[in-house]
Order: sequence, then C-alpha cells, then structure tokens
Amino acid sequence: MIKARIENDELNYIDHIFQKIKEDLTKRKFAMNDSIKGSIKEIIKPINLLTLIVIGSVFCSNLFADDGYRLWLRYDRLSDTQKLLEYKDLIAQIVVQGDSPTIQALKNEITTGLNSMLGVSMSLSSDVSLDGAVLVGTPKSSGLIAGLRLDDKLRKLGNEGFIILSTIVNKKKCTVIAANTDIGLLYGAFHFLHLIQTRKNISKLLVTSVPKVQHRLLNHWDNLDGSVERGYAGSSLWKWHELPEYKSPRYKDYARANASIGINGAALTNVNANALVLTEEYLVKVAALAEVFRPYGIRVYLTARFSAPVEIGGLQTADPLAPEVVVWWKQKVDEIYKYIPDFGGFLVKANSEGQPGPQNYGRTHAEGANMLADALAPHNGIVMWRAFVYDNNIPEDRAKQAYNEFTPLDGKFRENVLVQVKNGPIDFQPREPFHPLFGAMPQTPLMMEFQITQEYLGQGLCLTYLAPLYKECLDCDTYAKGKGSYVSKLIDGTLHNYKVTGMAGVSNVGSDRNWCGHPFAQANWFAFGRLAWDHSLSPEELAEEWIRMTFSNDEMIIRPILSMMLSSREAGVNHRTPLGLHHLMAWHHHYGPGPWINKGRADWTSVYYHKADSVGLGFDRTATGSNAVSQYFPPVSERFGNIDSCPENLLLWFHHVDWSHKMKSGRSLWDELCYKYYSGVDSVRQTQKTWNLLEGKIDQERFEHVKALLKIQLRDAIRWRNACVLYFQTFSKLPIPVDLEKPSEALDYYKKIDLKYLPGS
Ligand code: BDP
Repeated sequence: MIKARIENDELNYIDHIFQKIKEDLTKRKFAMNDSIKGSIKEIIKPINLLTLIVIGSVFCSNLFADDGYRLWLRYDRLSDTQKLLEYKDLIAQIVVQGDSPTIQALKNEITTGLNSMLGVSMSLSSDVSLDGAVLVGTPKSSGLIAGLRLDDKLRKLGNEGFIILSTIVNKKKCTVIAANTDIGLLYGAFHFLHLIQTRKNISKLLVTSVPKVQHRLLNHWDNLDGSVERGYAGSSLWKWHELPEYKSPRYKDYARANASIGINGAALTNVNANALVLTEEYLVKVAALAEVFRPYGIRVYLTARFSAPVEIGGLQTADPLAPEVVVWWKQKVDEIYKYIPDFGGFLVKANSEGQPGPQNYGRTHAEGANMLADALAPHNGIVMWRAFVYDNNIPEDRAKQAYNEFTPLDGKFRENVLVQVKNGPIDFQPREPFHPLFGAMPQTPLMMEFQITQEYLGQGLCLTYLAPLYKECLDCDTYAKGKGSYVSKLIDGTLHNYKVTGMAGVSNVGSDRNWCGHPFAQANWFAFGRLAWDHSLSPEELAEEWIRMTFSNDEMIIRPILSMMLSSREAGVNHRTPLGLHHLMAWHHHYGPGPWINKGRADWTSVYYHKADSVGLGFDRTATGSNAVSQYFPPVSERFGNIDSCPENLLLWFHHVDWSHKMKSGRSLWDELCYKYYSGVDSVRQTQKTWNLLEGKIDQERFEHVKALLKIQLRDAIRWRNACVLYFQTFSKLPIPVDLEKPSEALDYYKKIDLKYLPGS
C-alpha cells in the first residue's frame, strides 16, 4: 500500500516536473508532443524522489517565467489542493465519441488541458465506466448522447451552441458536453476547460450557450510584404513566402486561441488591399492556412481590391456593371472555392482613403457590393462592405458622410451583403458617440467593426482594456424602434430581423512571442471574441475571466489587476481627448499628441475637429453647425443637440462650448478640461502603484515588462496632457488651476517631439 502510494506520489511528482519542463518548453512550442512526453517520463522514472526534488527545484526556479505565448490557455496545474481534490472527484475519465478533424482537435485540447491542470494522465476511454466521466458527443456521433434524449435542449443550440450538464450515464456521475455539431462540441470543451481554469464549481452544471452573432471575425490588416497596418506586435503572422510548404505551428495555436473564445472567421489581409492575394500563387497559400484553421471552425476571408480585374485580370475596366467584369469576378470566385471550399467571402474597402471602388465608374456602393455578392452566392459566401467612407472633396462634416452615402441604399443590397460599420462615425477614437447608421438601415444587415489594435489608445505601449469601449457602444439605445433599440440588438439581428449578423474586430495579433505586444493587449482579443459570442457579458466579468486564466486565481492578484484594467480606458480618454474631443493625434503615426496639426488634407488635421478659438472649444454639430445630431433618432438627437442634456463626455463632439461655460461640477469648461487631463495622468500613476504591489506575486517576466511599459505610458500621458493643455491655453488665455502641477516644458518643446519609425504607421 505504502509503496504504491510512494510510487503514485513519485509519478505525480514526475508529472509535476514534467509540467514545469513543459512550461519551459512551451516558450518555444505551445503544446508538447506526446512522444517527447513519453520519453522524458521513461528517462526520469527510475530516478529516486530526492533526485527528482533536485531536478524539480531547478525547473521550479523557472516557476515565475512566463513569456505570454500560451495566452489564456495556460492549463497550469492547480495549486489549491482542496479544489484539486474536488475536481479530481468529478473528472476521472474522458470519453469523446467521434473522429472528425474537429473531434481530434477537441481530444487533444481536453486531454492536455485536464491532465495538465489536474496533474494526472488520463487517456481517452471508449465508454463511461467511472464516476466522474466527462462525456463529449453529438447524438449522431455518440450512442450514449443519443440515449440521453436531449432533443429539446439541442434543438435550441443551432450549429454552434452547446450544453454542459451534470447527469447520470451508465449509472455513473457524469458531465456531459453535447451539441448538434462537432464545432459546437469544441466550443463546449473549451468552455468546460474555462470553468476549471477559473475555478468554478462544476458539480451541478447546466450551461446552455449559443452565439448571439453568426459571423465573428478578426480583420487582419496584414500586408503581403509582412508589415501590418496599425499593427504593434511585430510583423504579420502569415509567412507568405514559407506557405504552403511550411505551416508554422503558430497557425494552429492561433486557431485554438480563436476557437476558445468563439471567433469563427479571419479576414487575412489589409482592407487597403493588394490584388495579388487573389492570384493562384497566393490562393494556394491561403488554402494552406484555411486547412489549418478548418478543424477549429474558422473560415478564411480575403479583402477584395475593387480594381483587381484591371490589375491582375488584364481588363480595361473594373466597372461592376460591365459584363466582362461580372464574368471575371464570377470565375475568380469559382477558382477561389476550388482551393478553399469553405471560403467565407470578401471584405471590401471601396472609395475610401484612395481605395478604388464602384464610384470610380459612377456606380453606387450597392452596385459594387451586389456584383461581388452574386459571384459568391452560389457558394454561400458573403460580402462585408465597409461603410467607412468619407471624402475631403465633399463639403460636409466627415462624421455625416457615411450616413448620407449609405441610407439611400437601404434595401438595395443582396441578401448576402453585410454593411460593416465602425462603432463611431469618425474613426476608432478613444471615445465616439455610436455611429448614426445603427438603426438607420432596417433592411440592410449592419455588422459591427471594432478596433482591437489600439491605434488611438496607446498602440503597443499602453495598457488599455477595451471591453468598456465595446460595451459602451453596444449598450447605446438608438431609439430606432422606440426605447430599447440597443445597438447590441441591432447587431444580433433581433431589432430588424436580420437574417445574417456579424461582428468584426481589427486584430492586434502579430509575430511577437506574446502575440499582441503589450502583455495586457491579449485581454482585448479575448474580450472581443467573448463579446461577439455573447454581448451581454460585462467588462468586469470578462476581465476577471481573463485575469484568472492568464495570471492567477488568487483574489489578491485578481482585484488589483481588475482595477487597473477597468480604469484604463477612461484614463486613456482623459489624458488624450476628454469631454468629447477627438482626432487630436500626431500626423501619420497617430500615437502622440498633435492638436496643432493644421496642414495637409483638412479632414486629417486636428483643427478641423476641435475648432478651438478665443470663444471656446468643440465642433458644433447641432442645427447651428453641421447638424450631425439630426442623423440620430429622437430623443437621442435632442439629447445630443442640447448643450444641457448632452452627456459631458461627448460635449465637445457635438457643441462649440464657451471657455466659461459652467459644467456639472460647477467648474468652467476650461478648468474642467484641465482637471480631466490631469486626472487621466493621475490614473496612470495609480496604475503604476497598483502594479508595483504585485512584484513577487506574479511571474517576474511579465511583471518587469508591464512595469517598464507603464513607465513609458506615464511619460507619454504627461506629454499628451501638457501638450494639449498648453495648446488650448493659447486660445482660452486662462491659467491652469493653481492646485495642478505646471507643465515642465513650454508648448514648443512638445511640438518639436517627432517620433520616428513607430510601428504600424
Ligand atoms: C484608420 C487607419 C487606417 C485604416 C483605416 C480604415 O488609420 O490605417 O486604413 O482606418 O479603417 O483608422 O480603413
């Protein structure tokens, strides 16, 4: 007995050491191959316990090293013994039925995940024979699941939903993960792993989960030369020159990460598109990526350059109504489907920022989109046509142009076209009102475009948790069909009964070892995916989930990190563009402050947007100005249009406000502006202090990395604050309130800062 226990302990210890070795090796590779695992066990089995302790301690010294590669899929062994015992009781056997590539992926994930977290080595069983079995299957692939008669529950799950329930099978206590499809099972398996990763009670489970939105995509703005537009995490993940021969293991890990949060599509290329990706040379490469992603339920999409028929097709025109152009696209699409049978469709930026489009030929956006949609329809492909269009030559407020362009086209798009709308009417600013198109096109499915990459919110250098921004927009009431017409209900299709729905996030993933550059930027990828699946989740819940999976389940670690994350977006707004200010960033790279920018294309300057003068500050978008407020439904239009009811955090977006205007705090606009700028910086200081308290409690590697980045963040927050306050002071001619520290330098100093070679520009 005793001997057996020692052997068991030894084996467990071997597993523990193995876990540490694995953690170390995962710096180079996400998951360790089973045969290597076997050989290591063979080598270290005969070594006695003492030696193991010595070896173990060597690896344990590495306990705190973490380069972030594993994202939120760390599967570290539980250190809480009580919880471990509780889980071991409930998880003693894994029974997965079926054998498709998706099921193979699921089997790998669930065995690696559970064995690793529980420190055991269960292999897959073919039948439920123990209390604590985890049974995974669809009624089609598993007789056991079919026998459970879950039909009523399954009917509501569609193609991607799943249920997880605690029940009895073969007279044994069992956790069942069931779905109608294999991909539903994979999502269910990831969810089950999440429950353990976040230390939830799994004894009486009854979870039903169905995605609220159909197309949940990452939009990669990756160029074929390996650069990434607005990418701050190294170069592109897609190594085109190596494909199709070499498929980097990262592609699979990327797919795993996406599937674990419910993302089911990836547009691989930049919206500022290169037609080359549509040539055979590249399609075979795209097909290789699609093959890796397929088991994980991820379809690939490409950006279609509208002028491709001319650029790579040798035609004289790309006019969407020209018969030869129609034929060219049809043949091109048929060719794409030969390589990629489950190709998702096209994402198109047309007639915007110099991109070609149907208007070059006097055609409308609908005519352009429909031509592509007709080519894709026989293959069930979709077109995501971007509404991000504006033109400096149109004498109209940029914020109004997309609405003006698209609302007359409502109902004119084919059924497989979605119009993809950025969350706000300008361009991913730290804070924008929701886009007035939301609610204004009842007969056209509109999909959401959020930015995950932090173009205007600190890029790869600043900690900015974006779920509050996403949620703020999704929770807005458009009043399109009266009270309760939330943006979220529009996007999930329930408001206007859209047949097709979607949400896209401009990706922040790159070739950096930790995927997203800043260790906290991973949280934005995570939160985006989870919200696209279920927009009712709160930023707090999502942040907590992510922290538990990525850092620790210890409350002493969770609480401080949570407070840092939740305050970060508002801090970022306050030290850059408080009170509804927008587009004050430096020319070109968009990172630092540039409120003085007044040269070049007018709608790319800052003065166009802030309109500072001796009287006051802000863009008058009421009836006395551009009247952009009229694009919103009442009572939103009235609320925004009236200086007294306009939310103060959007005041200068909609109003030109006197410097002496009395704010809700009782202060003048000028004083309030100063206090906001200063509070933004104070908040970063607070974040630094909070982070410093975590030294020694989390791994040193990420601790040091974030600590250093926070130093940069504070330096740059101060630059933003000082530059903006000093610049606006040249108009207000008022003193900075006496209790606020004075900027250390004069305005000219900030104007001369000229950051070179910032990534992503
Ligand atoms: C802006 C970016 C620009 C993108 C554009 C877009 O600065 O690089 O091409 O959006 O969305 O935010 O097309």
